[in-house]
Amino acid sequence: MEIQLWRSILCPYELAVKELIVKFEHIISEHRENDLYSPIEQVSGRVKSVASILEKMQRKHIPMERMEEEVEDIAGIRIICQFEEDIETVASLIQNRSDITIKSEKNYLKHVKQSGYRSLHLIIYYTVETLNGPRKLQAEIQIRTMAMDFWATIEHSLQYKYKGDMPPHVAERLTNAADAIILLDQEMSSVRNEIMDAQNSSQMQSNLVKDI
Ligand code: 0O2
Repeated sequence: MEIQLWRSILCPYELAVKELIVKFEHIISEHRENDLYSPIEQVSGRVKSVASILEKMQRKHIPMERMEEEVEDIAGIRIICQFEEDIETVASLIQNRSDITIKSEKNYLKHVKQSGYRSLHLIIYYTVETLNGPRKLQAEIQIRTMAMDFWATIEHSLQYKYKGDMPPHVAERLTNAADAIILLDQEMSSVRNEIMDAQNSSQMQSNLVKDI
């Protein structure tokens, strides 16, 4: 397919990613303005590369005419939280929005992937306005803690390096690291209230300074 055609297919997804990032970043600032702890720490997003779309279509035998329906993560948003408890809070925030409809959920917190991967994935519908009118698109929102993200980033790089043929000693180290991440998240949750109090009071102080 021509580059120009790919550009026109992916253009509305670029808009969706940009808009969603702005909206989630606004949730962070609204919390901070109101001296509230934000369940969202950080947001990022990307449009899937053409090579990655083609690889997925080939692997899952998806015909071109079904691409936009079946490749659900052309637009991808990643939301990072401090604590595991925040993940459900963020999912509820998303569920209650009028501009987002949840199509499905993949809960890799309850059903940890064999690799050790943990995260909550929501497939959503989101409408963007284009020159040709409104377009209802799908996007994947991945919600995970900072610790889960650390693990997933390293594991993703290693998967890329070894191209699906990871040496057993490396895979074993990653499994051990995944267990350590579960413990770390549990430990951090147990001190969550203290950390949240500290953050609220430092946020209030910086807002006070801004007001002076
Ligand atoms: P990209 O474009 O590099 O971000 P698939 O896993 O793609 O065969 P499915 O069911 O659509 O099929 O995907 P899933 O499992 O819901 O989510 C896919 C995305 O989740 C991946 O994107 C990763 O970002 C993340 N993910 C899923 N499993 C793992 C894992 O074991 N390790 C890591 N590090 N990340 C994982 P892609 O495919 O990498 O696409």
